[in-house]
Amino acid sequence: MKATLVIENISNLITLKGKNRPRVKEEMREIGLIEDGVVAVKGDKIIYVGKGSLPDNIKITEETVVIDGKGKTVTPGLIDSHTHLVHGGSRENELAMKLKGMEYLDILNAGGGIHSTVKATKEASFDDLYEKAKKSLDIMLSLGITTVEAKSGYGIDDFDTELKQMEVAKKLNKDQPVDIVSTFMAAHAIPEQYENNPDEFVEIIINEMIPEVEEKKLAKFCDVFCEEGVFTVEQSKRILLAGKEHGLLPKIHADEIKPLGGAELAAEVGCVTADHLVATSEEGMKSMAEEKVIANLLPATSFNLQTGKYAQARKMINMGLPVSLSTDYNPGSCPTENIQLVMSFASLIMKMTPEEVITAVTINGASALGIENEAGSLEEGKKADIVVFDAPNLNYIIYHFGINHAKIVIKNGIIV
Ligand code: IZC
Ligand code: ZN
Repeated sequence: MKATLVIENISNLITLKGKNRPRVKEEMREIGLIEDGVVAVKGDKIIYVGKGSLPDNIKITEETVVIDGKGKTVTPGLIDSHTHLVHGGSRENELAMKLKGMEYLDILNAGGGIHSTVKATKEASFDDLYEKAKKSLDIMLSLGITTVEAKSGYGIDDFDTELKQMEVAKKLNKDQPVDIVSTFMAAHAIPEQYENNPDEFVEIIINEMIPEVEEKKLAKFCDVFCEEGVFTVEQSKRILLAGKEHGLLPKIHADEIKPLGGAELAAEVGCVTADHLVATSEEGMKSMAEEKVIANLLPATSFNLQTGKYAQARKMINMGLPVSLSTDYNPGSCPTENIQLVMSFASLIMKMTPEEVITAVTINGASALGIENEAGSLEEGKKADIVVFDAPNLNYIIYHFGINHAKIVIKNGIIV
């Protein structure tokens, strides 16, 4: 067999080889490290992962791209399983309010926050949204992200804007290298006109929007912002169950700011992930562990909200919750695409080990998007999504924080 691309002499090859399912407890520290590793690719698939030299049946020809991995750390492509990628405008105007002590929910309830991005996203053309999101995807790719989740949620009751966001994600998925997994999230804020009757908006999401999203095949997941003053546990439940009936897998923004019981609900309705979990109770964690709901943690958001409160990652891992990590890239609570910074925060602030961190942004991130059979580890038959870090080992990537260590990013077998 002729290889199209080979990375040889890899000082630290992190394969994450193992079961194609979210890893828990000590499994999160078993990263399948190979020193002096080699990876061979044919087309868009991995055909060999091992130690030393290639076996005789895999040939390097004149056409093979050969990369020297000496002094480098090689990992699967990183997976960012929670972003609000497609949106109009930005919210740097909130910085001054934040510095004066105004909190995220205060800004939202005063008609700013998500509502100001809804306005900007409505006003933006398809092309504006496309170009802006494309720019972010280029940054993400340069940082080693090869798959990203993208939520709607800046149209809310304006369904055309919701559809526009998802259509932009769909076109970008076709046009550029990063794989995009789409999530429908009209349940992101209560629109002004439904302030006194939010259940009416819930009915519209359930009866009008969800069936059309299914019919147009515009999303794989359905998500809800379950939070004080946003959607209640009861409303969230109805929306997520309706989504499920229409083939949309449930995800939830749970206990980001107030401990409403979103984690318990995630376990009850069988969410694939519950995200944020900063204020989650021990009961909530226990029920998530029992139902194997993935805890998708977003420490850069905690950092940016300036509350000093972070999800209890250590406790969650010890309790057996599978943990993934994401940027939460959005214009309000987390305006950064930098997943490597998230990885450093997860370790430096939430005390996750570097091994747990890399597991959280590869195989567990893939599981958070239901793509664990195709991506998330370096194994024969999987997609050739690979990052070559200019770093001698994994610890170095986490420790030397705030910069981009990715030197070469390979997506579907091609250097991008
Ligand atoms: O635009 O503020 N938390 N949704 C829930 C967000 C943050 C995004 C935003
Ligand atoms: Zn979010």
